[in-house]
Amino acid sequence: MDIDPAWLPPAAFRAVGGRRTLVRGAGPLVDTVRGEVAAACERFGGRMVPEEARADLVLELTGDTGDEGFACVRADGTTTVTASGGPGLLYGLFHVVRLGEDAFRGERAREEHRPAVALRMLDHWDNVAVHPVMGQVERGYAGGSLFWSDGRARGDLERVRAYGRLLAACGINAVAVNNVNVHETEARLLTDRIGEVADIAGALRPYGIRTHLSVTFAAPVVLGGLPTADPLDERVRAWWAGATARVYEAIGDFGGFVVKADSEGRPGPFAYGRTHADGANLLAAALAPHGGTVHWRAFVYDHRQDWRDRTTDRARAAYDHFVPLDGEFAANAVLQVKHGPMDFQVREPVSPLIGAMPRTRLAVEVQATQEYTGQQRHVCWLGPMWSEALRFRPDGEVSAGRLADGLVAVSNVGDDPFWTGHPLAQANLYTFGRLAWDPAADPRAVLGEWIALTRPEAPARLEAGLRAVLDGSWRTYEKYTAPLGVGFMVQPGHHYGPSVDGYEYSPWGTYHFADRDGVGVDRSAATGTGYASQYAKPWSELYESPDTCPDDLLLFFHHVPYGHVLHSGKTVIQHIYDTHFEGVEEAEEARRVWAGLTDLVDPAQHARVADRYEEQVRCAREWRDQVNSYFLRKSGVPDERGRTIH
Ligand code: GCV
Repeated sequence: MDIDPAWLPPAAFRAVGGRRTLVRGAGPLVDTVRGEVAAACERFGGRMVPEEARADLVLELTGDTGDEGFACVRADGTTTVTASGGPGLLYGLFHVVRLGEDAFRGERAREEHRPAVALRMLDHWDNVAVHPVMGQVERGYAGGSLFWSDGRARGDLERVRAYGRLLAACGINAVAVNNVNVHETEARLLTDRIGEVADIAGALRPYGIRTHLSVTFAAPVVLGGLPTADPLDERVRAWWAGATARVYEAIGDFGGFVVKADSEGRPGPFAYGRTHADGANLLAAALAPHGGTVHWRAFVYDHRQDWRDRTTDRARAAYDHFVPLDGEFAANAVLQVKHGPMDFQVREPVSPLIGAMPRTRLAVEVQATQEYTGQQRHVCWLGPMWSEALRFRPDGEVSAGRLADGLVAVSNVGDDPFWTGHPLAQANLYTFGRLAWDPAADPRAVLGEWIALTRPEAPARLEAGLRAVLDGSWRTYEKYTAPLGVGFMVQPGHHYGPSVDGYEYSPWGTYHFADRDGVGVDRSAATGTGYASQYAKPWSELYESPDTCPDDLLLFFHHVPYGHVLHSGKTVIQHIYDTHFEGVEEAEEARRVWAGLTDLVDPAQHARVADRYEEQVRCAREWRDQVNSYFLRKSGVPDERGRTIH
């Protein structure tokens, strides 16, 4: 099967490939750089030149620090990239590729580039064996797994290599290769099946990507035959130390472990009366001698709560569990926190845990796989959503201070010929990488980069069309789904399509509390669950009152009457009607724009997207009609514009 070049089509290398290039230095990543330049030269007529020859482009490694930064300057007709580490040189090459012909025009003042965030990671929720409910990839919408097929590693690593190359080109440097829900077969990747992981690591290494593994906290019991997994038990500590040492024998640059513990039924330290810090530090101690890191997920909440119990609020859970542990985590333990307090809904506030643990290393997790945002059947470019979250500052400042040590996305990639099921979902993956490199970047500029790289020869009409269908697609999706931050009106289990009361009487803790008078969850400190007070000022004050709470999040923080007037001047009920009609119209318009691009897009790709637009429009209408009918029936308030509501 042909591998879709995604944002690295041969033509993206035209400018580099037509030049005389000198690559200076040695090492595995320099070899990768040489290989890239040589392939481009072969295609576009340039050549690799020796030391004494005149060069248009010099790519020079000046040390062996492993550093990821690079500098770029152009003077006297030569563009020079210098880096003190192999990764930096590779990123420098891709920088020149992005610049294209601009890299070789006039003079360029020296610019230094380095990633703002050290750890830029993709987590795959891939199962090795097909899971009876979740399949090969949990929440995967792009076919099977890149790494595993039906119980074993895929023999052919060509796609894994191509994946590593794409990831390096957008700045990602770490991948976790298996699901955080570690089932029986997957548990053994840590021990007797580590060779399969080593092969994957070998394919990703030339692109500066370190491989990580999700492990089960119960491993000493299920794999080691011990009677306990108690983190303070010496036998358990010795078992983890030994198992981890053997991992490093197989993979010298192994990145570390990802752990989902005491979360949605996974084993964890609670069973032994221990804390999450005890649990994380156990694995951190095993990894420390080898330079590895444990990513301990903070997605811990009661998924067996009683919907009648109004005092338990899932949104509070991560903060309540983890803030008391601030300062107790080891230096090589990173707490991995979902960007919102719930679970990747189309609109959530930023988790109050971010910023509340100054003495703990933190990674923020987003979801590129579109579990709640259209499952790669709908176009939903998440750049603006992630950018809003990454620019959020707990103290109310904009873009100042430390947000996180790592950024992690749940990958949206599978063995699909277009990588991501929906070809346009590639833009999410690219955007994530670039925002992880620079969280302050303008996502729309990143979208422009993605378009320019993916379709280097795109006429203006194609560029404008792609922008038109992608740019506002997150807001469009938000408009026709759950309103004003309330979230979770999806069909239970698979989470696709509308079901307003789908989770309303369930144990998962995700409710909207709609009745005949109003809708929303009171999370204020004064009369609600107190969640709003988990934020520092000014956010705690802003969210506390419906008068100051941003419209977008009103129903997340407050239960209000349908006649409540938003800052926009509309009532809540009219907003619900209007946005649902608009959302469908916008999806229909995007379908029309795409249809007009037939002559400019590869036919297979055009057809795939066109098909998915049919489904998106169908599904958007279903959302509109169910949500609007539900609220008309509950409230009895007619649409002031008299449109048909069923
Ligand atoms: C991998 C949500 C998803 C689960 C996922 C979980 C998590 O609940 O629906 O599929 O499990 O998040 O992030 O651990």
